[in-house]
Amino acid sequence: MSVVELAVDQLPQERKLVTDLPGPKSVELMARKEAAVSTAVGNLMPVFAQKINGGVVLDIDGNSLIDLGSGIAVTTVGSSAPRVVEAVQQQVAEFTHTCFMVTPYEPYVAVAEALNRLTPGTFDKRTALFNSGAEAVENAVKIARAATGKTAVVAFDHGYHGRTNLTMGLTSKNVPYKDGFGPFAPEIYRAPMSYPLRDGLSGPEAAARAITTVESQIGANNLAAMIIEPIQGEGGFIEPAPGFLPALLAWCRENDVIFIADEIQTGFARTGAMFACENEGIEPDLIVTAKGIAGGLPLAAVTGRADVMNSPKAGGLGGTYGGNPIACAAALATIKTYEQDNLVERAREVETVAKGRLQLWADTDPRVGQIRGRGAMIAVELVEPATGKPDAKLTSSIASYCRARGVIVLSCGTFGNVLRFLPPLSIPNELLLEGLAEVEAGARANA
Ligand code: PLZ
Repeated sequence: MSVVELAVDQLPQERKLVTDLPGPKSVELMARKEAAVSTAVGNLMPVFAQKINGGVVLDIDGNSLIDLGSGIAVTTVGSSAPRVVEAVQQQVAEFTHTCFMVTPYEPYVAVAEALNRLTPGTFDKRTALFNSGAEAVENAVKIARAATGKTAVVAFDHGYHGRTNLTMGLTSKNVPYKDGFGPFAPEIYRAPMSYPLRDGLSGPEAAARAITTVESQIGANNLAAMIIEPIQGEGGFIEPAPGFLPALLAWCRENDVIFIADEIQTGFARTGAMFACENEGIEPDLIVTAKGIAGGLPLAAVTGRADVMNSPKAGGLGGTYGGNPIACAAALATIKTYEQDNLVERAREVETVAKGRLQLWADTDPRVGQIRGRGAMIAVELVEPATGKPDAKLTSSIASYCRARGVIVLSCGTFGNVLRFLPPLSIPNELLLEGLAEVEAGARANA
C-alpha cells in the first residue's frame, strides 16, 4: 500500500457537522459575496472554506466535510500537502516574480524537464508553461497551426476545453459555458465521440465514424489539430471504447495532423497512471496539463515533440505570469510527492475501494446505468431504468442530499446525469467509503 505524507497540523479525518449547512458564518459571508461578486460566478455549495487537508474541508463554522471533489481534480496530492507548503514558503521568500522572458530561473526549467520525462513518448520533447488549462489549450492550438501551416481544429462531442473564446468554441456543451457568448473563433469543428454506453460501437468503429466526419466536413489538408480528452471530464467521465484513441492517432500521423491530448483533468496519477494516455499506450504529439500539476497553485503546460514545440517563431509563445516561480516550486514538490509516495498506485487502490462500494449499490438499483472511470476519477451515470434515458433530476437530488450532509459531491455530463468522484489521494479509505455510502443513501431517499 502506498502512503501519503500527511500535513503537520492535520485536521481530524472525520465528517462532523456542528451546524446546519450552510452555517451562520457562511450565510453572512454569502450575503457579502452576493453584494460584491458577479452573480455569473456560481458556487456549488454556499459553504466557505477555512482549512483543507487529507480528505476533509473544514468550513468557517467549524463543520468538517468529506472532500470527494479536490477542487475539480486539482489537489490530487491533497490540499496544503507538506512538500508543497514548504517549497512555496521557500520560494515566496526568495523572489515572487521576474517574468521568465525577462530574467529566467531554474524552477521553470526543472518543471519542463520533469514534464518531458514523465509524459508518454520517448522522443525528444520540449515544454512551455502557462497559467490556466484554457490558456495552455489555446497555445497548443497556436503551436499546431505553426507546425502544420493549416488552420482547422477538430474537437469531440461532450468535450470540454475551457471558457476563453477559442476554448469555448472547442467546448461542446452550450449552457452554461457558451450560451450568449458568441461569436466563437472560426475553423473549429466537432466529431462524434466514442460513448460505449450510448452508441454501442467498438473503438475502431467509433473511430471510423469520427474520421468519416472529419474527412467529409473538413479535409485532412485543412486540419491542423485534433484535440481530445483521453477520458472526458466535464462531459461525463466518458471512457472511449478500447482502440478508439489509437485509431485516431494513427490517422493523424498519416495525415500530418497534430494529435493533442487534453490531460488537464486526467493527468498526474488521477486515472491510476501518470497520464491517461498510458492506459491506451498512445503517445500524443502534444499533451496539455494543468490542475493536478502544482498541488493547487495555478500552472499549466504544453509538452510535446520538440520539432512541433519549436515551430512557432522565437517570442511567439509567452505571457507575463506563465510558469510563475512559486507555481513552479509547487509543481516540483507536487511531482516529487506523486513519485515518492507512489500515488499512481494509491489512485488504483482508490478505484478498487470506490468501485467496490458503488457496485454494492448498483447491484440492487437499476437506476445505476453504469459505473465507470479509472483510478480516482470514477463516475456513476444515472438513467431511467425502463428507457435508459439520462436522469438529471435524480442526479441533482442525490448531489444535494450529500452536500446537505457534509459530503462534497460533483456532477457532470452533457445531460447532467453523471455523479463524479474525484477525491484527493490523501483521503483515508474509511472517509471515502463513508462519503459513497451517503451517495447510496441519497439514492434510496429519492426512490
Ligand atoms: N480541459 C479537460 O477539465 C477544466 C472547469 C470548471 P482551466 N475543468 C474544470 C468550470 O466550470 O470552469 C478543464 C478541463 C479540461 C480544459 C479545462 C480548462 O482548464 O484551468 O479551468 O482553464
